[in-house]
Amino acid sequence: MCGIVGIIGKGDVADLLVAGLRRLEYRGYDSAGVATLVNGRIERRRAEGKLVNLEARLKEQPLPGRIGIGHTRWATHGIPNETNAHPHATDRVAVVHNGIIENFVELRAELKARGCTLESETDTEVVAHLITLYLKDGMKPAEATHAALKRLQGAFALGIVFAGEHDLMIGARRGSPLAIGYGDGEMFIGSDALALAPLTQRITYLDEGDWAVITQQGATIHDAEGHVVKREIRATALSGALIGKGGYRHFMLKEIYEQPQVIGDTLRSYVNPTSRDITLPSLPEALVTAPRMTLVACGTAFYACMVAKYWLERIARLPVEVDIASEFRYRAADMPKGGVTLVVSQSGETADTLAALRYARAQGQHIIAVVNSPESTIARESDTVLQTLAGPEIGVASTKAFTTQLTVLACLTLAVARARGALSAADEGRLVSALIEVPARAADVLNHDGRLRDLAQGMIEATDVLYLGRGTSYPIALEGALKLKEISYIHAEGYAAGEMKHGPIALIDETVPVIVIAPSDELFEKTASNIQEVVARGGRVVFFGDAKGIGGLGDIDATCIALPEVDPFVAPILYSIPVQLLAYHVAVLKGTDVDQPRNLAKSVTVE
Ligand code: HGA
Repeated sequence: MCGIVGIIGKGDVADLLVAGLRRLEYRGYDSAGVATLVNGRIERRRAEGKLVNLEARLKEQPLPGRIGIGHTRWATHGIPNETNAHPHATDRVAVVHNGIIENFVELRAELKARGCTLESETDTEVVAHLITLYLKDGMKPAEATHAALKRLQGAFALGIVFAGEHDLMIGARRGSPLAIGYGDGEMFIGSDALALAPLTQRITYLDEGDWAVITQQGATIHDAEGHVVKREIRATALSGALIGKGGYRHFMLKEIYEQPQVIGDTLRSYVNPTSRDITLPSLPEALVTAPRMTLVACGTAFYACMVAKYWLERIARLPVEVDIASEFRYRAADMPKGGVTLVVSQSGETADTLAALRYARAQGQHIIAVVNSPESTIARESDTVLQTLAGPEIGVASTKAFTTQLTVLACLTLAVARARGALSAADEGRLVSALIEVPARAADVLNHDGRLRDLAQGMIEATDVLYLGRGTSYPIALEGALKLKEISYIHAEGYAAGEMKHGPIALIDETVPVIVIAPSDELFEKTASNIQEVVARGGRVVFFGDAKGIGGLGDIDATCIALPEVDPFVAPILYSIPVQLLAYHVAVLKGTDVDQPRNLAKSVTVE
């Protein structure tokens, strides 16, 4: 969330800043802004809403300047208007910020008492004023910044420029990520290496607490205490090419359709095609002996962990605890000696997940990360990295990242089961074969797109939708409800089908569509009974199952989508696809902004 970029360039930088922000817009689109130095003075252009609004503003009022910073905002403090848009500035300092300054109320009071006038409602603005006060006290920019950083509580990545200083930019990091890019007589900062990929491949990731004094010739990095430290310069593998929609109307639809391909790519990196063995890059010894595994994530990735809990407990006979990162990190749970913690995050930058990882590490756990970004902070801080080969996911609502996370977790389950002696060779062979079939079956599922679009038509008037499932279909019900909420803004709830009679059944009438996810598995009959309970109360059932299950339902009033018959092990991967498509079509019919839904952002780098 919130993307920041900064450049000390050879020519005017405003266009390059905007190009960098374009690549960071997945982090937030409440407002955008840039600041440069024009004849030594700080000049800003800012605009509410998406980056196109800032581009239009810059067209009307171009901004020269060879040094500058830019920001795309996901608001935490203060409504998304132009006054609250970054950069925030005084006449001496301009600042862009990703994170939350938690003691901003005290700092604002102190600054006001010292005569400062704050124009925005943000937490960020205090940073600009604090540095300015220290400058007025006679400190040099680096010293003033260090003094200000020490006063801040909370999380931040900051980019700072100073009036009159054409060859000085300061970047700082605590909690939120920040990369420094090295050019040829030019220097850059960015929230991630992707933003800088067209400008440079040479990147340093700041460590926790670091701050860097950057000039055209390079960067001097300091740790939190102010000591000069060396940080590795790495070559990033990220490409500078912009990703297009490839003829699809939305990125989300393109990404849904990419699933057969990217699930296949991910499988190929973990399954040996000849021996059909699962080969993880390194299976930590700890997993063989671990008394328990803890799975932690947020949002859709959390639902992937929920599916994995069912798999690991049943197939690998490994006790699993699963939790939401924002809860787990503050629970102060004792973790068993020799335990393993697995975190899942598409971006690898999710703030709560990263904090949970650090907590688990402090408890002596072996850390495994499932990430889509191998250069992310979570990947860098983990002992074992299992990458999803989803490729860049641009649509804010996660689709292919989720199914590739499930794919990796399925491979991990089989590897752990084998290593713990919990799986016979015959069963392993059967489950690996089922996994290998998934890309082809996923392509079959996509053939239902037209049917799902018709179904969506009947849902656009709904104000509430229920999703039900049992076993591994329960997390898919939760994911289906989340997808619908995220992009169509219809209230939806996912429920364990057996739990429905303990509450949500009261909601059921003919206006509430009930989506039931029920592949033919050992729980099918139980879910079928729950369907009868819904129908008996006049509910409108939409059934996602296979031909056998549809036959088993008998003569009931339900709309049925017949998905391929597959081994129940892989059903959650395949049944994710129709719930994605259904949410997509409802959103398109409702005319919402499918790829950039309101209030959301792709990479959640604040608490
Ligand atoms: N707190 C700042 C920055 C928000 C942010 O980093 N979001 O991800 C603001 O509200 O502007």
